[in-house]
Amino acid sequence: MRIVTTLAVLVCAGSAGANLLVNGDFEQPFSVGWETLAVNLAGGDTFTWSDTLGQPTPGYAVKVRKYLASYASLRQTVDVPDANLILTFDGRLAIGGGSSTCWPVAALVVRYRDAAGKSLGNTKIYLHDQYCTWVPSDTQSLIDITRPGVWMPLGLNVAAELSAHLPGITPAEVKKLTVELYAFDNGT
Ligand SMILES: [Ca+2]
Repeated sequence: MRIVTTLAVLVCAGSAGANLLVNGDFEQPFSVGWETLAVNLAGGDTFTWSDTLGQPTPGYAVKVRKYLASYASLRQTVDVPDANLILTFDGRLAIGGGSSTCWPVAALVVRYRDAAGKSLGNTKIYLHDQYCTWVPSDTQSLIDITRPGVWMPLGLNVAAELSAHLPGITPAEVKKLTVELYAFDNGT
């Protein structure tokens, strides 16, 4: 049960068009702008910064990998002026193995937060495993990526996403956004 999540270029643009993320293109080592977090109940984690990950654009990208439980995360939280945000990135999601007691998920998670940083809900752009028990709710939206192991352009219109899939979140309360590369495994 292993997971690989990779990401090349990540842009979170507000209505003014400026990129709100620091080092979203990963042309500097991910220690610039990004935080790593791993919980290893079993197995290990790797965070890789490389220009040879097969990314569609020249330059550097990152790879987050977790083997067995529980997760490895590369994340950044930024202040946002409002929910009129467009998130675009190249991503490649891959998982391996999977059983009812040990299932992996690779995801790009967007967490919506209020001004104090409290989580209001999230959107998970993810590669589904057949055993995965995640379910959508009025504060959690799941977007299933059905092409494993392939680099592809991905994106999220935050205002449209909140309106269409997250009725439990008041858009005006969203003042911070966490963007997270998330490699998860529920079991050992
Ligand atoms: Ca790059």
